[in-house]
Amino acid sequence: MTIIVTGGAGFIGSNFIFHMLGKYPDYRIVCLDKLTYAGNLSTLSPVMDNPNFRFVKLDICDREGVYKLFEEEHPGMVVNFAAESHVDRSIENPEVFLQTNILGTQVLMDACRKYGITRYHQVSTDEVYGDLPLDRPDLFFTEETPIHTSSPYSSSKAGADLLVLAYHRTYGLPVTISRCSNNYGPYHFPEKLIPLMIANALNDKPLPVYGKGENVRDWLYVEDHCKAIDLILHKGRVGEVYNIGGHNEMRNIDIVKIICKALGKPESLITFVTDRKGHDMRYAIDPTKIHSELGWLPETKFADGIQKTIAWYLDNRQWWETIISGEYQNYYEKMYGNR
Ligand code: NAD
Ligand code: TDX
Repeated sequence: MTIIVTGGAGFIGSNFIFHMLGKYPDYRIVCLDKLTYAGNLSTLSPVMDNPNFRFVKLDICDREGVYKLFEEEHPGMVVNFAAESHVDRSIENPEVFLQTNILGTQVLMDACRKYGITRYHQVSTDEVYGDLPLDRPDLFFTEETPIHTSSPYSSSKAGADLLVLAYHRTYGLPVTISRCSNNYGPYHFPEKLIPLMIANALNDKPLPVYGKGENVRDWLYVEDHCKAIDLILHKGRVGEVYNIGGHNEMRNIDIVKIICKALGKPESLITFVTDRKGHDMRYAIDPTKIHSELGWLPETKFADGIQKTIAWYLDNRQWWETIISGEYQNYYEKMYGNR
C-alpha cells in the first residue's frame, strides 16, 4: 500500500507519518509538501532514510506535478493535511487560503479520479461548524450541525469539505472527512497558542492573550488525532464525516496559566491584547459517532499531554528557536507589535 500524505512537513502531518511508518512496516508513505513557512524539512529527518518513505517538494495546486507523482507512485490512498492553517493569517490575507485549501483539494481529487484510488481522506476542522455560546455547555458539534463559518480560514476548509462530498456524490470518489478539534503536541508551529506561549515564556516575553482569554477550545493530543485518522482510513465508511474530539474543553487563560506554572514563570507575563476579529467563543465536539462506529477514544489526558508537550519544547529548543529567529520575527511584529 502506498499512501500520499500531503502537508507532512507540518505539525499534524509529520506526527501522522511517524505513526504510520511505525505501525505499518509494509506501507510506503510519500510525503508531498510545498514547504511553506509552516513546513519544516528538519521535522522529517528521523524518517528521511527510511526505505518506505519518500519526500517530494510540491504544491498541491500544481496539477502537472501532482499528476506526474500519481503516475510514478500509483497511490492506493491520499490523506490531505496540506493547508494554510492559521486563522490570524487568514484574516490578514485570505487569498492563499482559498487557493491552497479549496483549489489544491480539487487538484488532488482530480488526480484521484484520473488514476484511481481506494480512499481520499480530507483532514478538516471543527471550525467549519462556527462556534457555540459560552452559556450553553449542553451544546456540542455533531456531524449534523450546520456549516456556519466565521473566518476566511474556516470558510475555505468548509468549501473544501463541500467539494469533497460533491466529488463523492457526483463521481463516486471514495472519500472520508474528519473534523477535529484543536490539536497540541510536538512540532506545533509557534504561531499557535500553546507553542507560542511556551516559547515566549521561556524567553521571558509577554504572553499575548486575545480579549479576556475566556474563549474555549476542545484540546486533543496530536497522537490521538493520528490514530483516529488511521482508523477512519481502514474502517471508516466511504462518504461519511467523522468528528474527532476528546471532551477536553479549556479556557485560553487557564492554558496560559498552566504553562506559566509548569515553567516556573510569573503570571505577570500575561498581557491582554486586542481580540481577534470574529473570534469564535467555544468549540466542543461530540465524538459519539467515531466512538460507537470505530471504537475510537482519546488516550492522552490533557494533564499528561501538556507536560509531555512542554518537555518536548524544552528538549528541542533548536527546532523552534530556528523557526522564530527568521521571517517569524516580521510576522510577530506585524501581528503583535501594536496590538
Ligand atoms: P501546519 O500549518 O502545521 O502544516 C501545514 C503543512 O502544509 C505545512 O507543511 C505546509 O508546508 C504544507 N502546505 C501548505 N500549503 C501547501 C500547498 N499548497 N501544497 C503543499 N503543501 C502545502 O498545519 P497543521 O496544524 O498540521 O494542520 C494540518 C491539517 O489539519 C490542516 O488541513 C488543518 O486545517 C487541519 N486541522 C488542524 C488542527 C490543529 O489544531 N492544528 C485541528 C483540526 C484540523
Ligand atoms: O497569541 C495568541 N493569543 C491568543 O489568545 C494566539 C495565537 C491565540 N490566542 C487564542 C485564539 C484562540 O481562541 O487562543 C485560541 C487558540 O488559537 P490558535 O492556536 O490560533 O487556534 P484556533 O484559532 O483555535 O485554530 C486551531 O484549531 C483549529 C488551528 O490553528 C486550526 O488549524 C484548526 O483548524
